[in-house]
Amino acid sequence: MIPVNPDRFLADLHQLRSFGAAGVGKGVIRPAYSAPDIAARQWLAGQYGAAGLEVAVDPCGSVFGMAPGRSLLVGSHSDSQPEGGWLDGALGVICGLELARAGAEAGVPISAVSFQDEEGRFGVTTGSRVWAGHSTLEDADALVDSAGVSFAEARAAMAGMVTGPVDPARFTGFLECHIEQGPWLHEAGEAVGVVSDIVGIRDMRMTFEGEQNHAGTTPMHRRKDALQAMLRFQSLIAERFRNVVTPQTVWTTGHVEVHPGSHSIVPGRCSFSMQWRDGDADRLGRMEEIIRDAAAEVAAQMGMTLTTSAMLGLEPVPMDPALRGALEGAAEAQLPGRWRRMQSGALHDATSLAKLMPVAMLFVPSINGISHAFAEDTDEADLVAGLKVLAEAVERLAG
Ligand code: HGY
Ligand code: MN
Ligand code: MN
Repeated sequence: MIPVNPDRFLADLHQLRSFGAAGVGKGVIRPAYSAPDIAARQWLAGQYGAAGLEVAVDPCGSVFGMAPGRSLLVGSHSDSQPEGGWLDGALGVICGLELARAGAEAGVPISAVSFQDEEGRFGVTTGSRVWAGHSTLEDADALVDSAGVSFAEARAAMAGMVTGPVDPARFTGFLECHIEQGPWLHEAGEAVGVVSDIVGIRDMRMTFEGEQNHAGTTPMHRRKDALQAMLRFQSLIAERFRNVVTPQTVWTTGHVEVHPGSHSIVPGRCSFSMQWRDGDADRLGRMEEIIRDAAAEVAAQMGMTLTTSAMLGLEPVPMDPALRGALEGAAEAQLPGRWRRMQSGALHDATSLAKLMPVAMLFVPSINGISHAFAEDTDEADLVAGLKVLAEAVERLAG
């Protein structure tokens, strides 16, 4: 077995948590290119160097610790949501660090990575999407966050760390350990999940423009209230999705901007995020049609203009059978009866990399299924169990 060191692994996880610690539970605030994110990446690069790995930082700010020659890549992302948990992404990054370090000690070449902006401050898994060639750096540079900051402006804060492009041909495959971010393993009392496939995603911004007016003197039947247009749109798509979606399909409006946002003004503009996910690419397409048709109908009915941003997306991806088999064999050997094969409803960097190389993922339970929130947590025994299954799977693949 690759001699992973659970105490060192846990100590590094808590050290990473200290970068952007929110002071609420174990929560973190470490969005891409924020000072805590950059400091965490500098610390990680130092850890990779101390482990004897070749350190590289690509133009997006993804940090690699590379073994000599070709090797398996193990990692995830260390940026967080605007309000994030201490384990989302961080678990996989520290698993990668610990495995690369223990691998070097055991003569098993393993490389490690922390991708940048997986949490999509600017897009959808931006750093790994650019690295895997789903998007050019130029296209990514034009993306803006909800405050209007461009990807180009934000990544300039890491320019001093960038060593240059990292060649994906150096890696034979990618393994990512991640918290489930859902309730199923925790509720079943199971220890790990081996991912079968990752759902696909579509994401865009939509804006209704009506007429800003006085909240007291504008009769209800004469308003062009952009917020009311958005609400009517939401109920229309929920109704029309009924015959299209399954219980696993999800759709979310997580960010809404109502302009000008005053108690006494009928909103003239409502801009909002529209994101949907499913394991079937055709269903994602049918949902897109419903979304676009419903928005156009509401705009016409209510005398509004409608604008939509470019749509970002990634297709559903199956995990590589050989890598997944190694994870399943290790899980059965170490945790018989306490693991399951399961779909990932969350998106991960593994989705981006599936275009380039074999990928597979391992889940550990999320307490009460909570994630993308300060309350996100996992029992440390489960974290260590996941590390050990990953280590045995790597060894099986190296064998
Ligand atoms: O949204 C996701 O699925 C990922 O956690 N960024
Ligand atoms: Mn994640
Ligand atoms: Mn996340």
